[in-house]
Amino acid sequence: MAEEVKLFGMWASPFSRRVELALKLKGIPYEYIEEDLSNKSPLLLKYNPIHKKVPVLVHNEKPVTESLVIVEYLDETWKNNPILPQDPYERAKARFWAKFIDKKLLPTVSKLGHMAGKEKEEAIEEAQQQLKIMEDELKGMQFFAGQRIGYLDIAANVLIWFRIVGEFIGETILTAEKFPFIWEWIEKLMEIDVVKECLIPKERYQDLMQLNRNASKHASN
Ligand SMILES: N[C@@H](CCC(=O)N[C@@H](CS)C(=O)NCC(=O)O)C(=O)O
Repeated sequence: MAEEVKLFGMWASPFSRRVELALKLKGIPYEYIEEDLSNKSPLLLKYNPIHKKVPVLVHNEKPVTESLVIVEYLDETWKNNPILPQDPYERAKARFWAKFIDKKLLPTVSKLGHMAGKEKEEAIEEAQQQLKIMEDELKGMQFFAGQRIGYLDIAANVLIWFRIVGEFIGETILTAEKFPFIWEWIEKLMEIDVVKECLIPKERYQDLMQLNRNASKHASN
């Protein structure tokens, strides 16, 4: 049976990029459907009624949601070019760190844009402590997965997005001086063709952040 694979995503979503990266690394043909998150399509609401978020993968009419769940589903369904480590202990560790990124690091970074003063300083301090943990994890490695890109590298691609956000809000949280291994890893990652195809366009993203900033200033006046 011919496989039908659709991805509902959004250009600025680092979570959508995770799934696209996994699809491309495995060479799975797919149809990409761009969602307007300010006017969600009936299909997105049908396929992800709980969270109503992108990404959603629809494989032969069956929806799978949550970026890391989708990456694991793809890896289990298409066995070529494995993404998760083959060894159960290494697999457990990769999942642990991916959860750390989503449950700890991302919430800290996401709130930075809306903070000011002491509160912001504390959040930056917290983000840097969390990044230091990731930096130590990467020490001496080419990629989080070892010699080549794998599950944790896909999960951690949000750090590329983080660098774009940091630059916009004028905070030098993730710099080459403070986090040389993460910096080097991002540079190396961005040389890989499939990663290049999945990068969030920096200028367009920063324009979007500027629009959001203007809109919230306007609303508070
Ligand atoms: N935990 C989710 C996060 C997905 C997510 O936050 N998606 C955002 C775009 S970056 C979204 O669809 N937001 C729409 C909304 O919150 O209404 C995943 O890993 O897939």
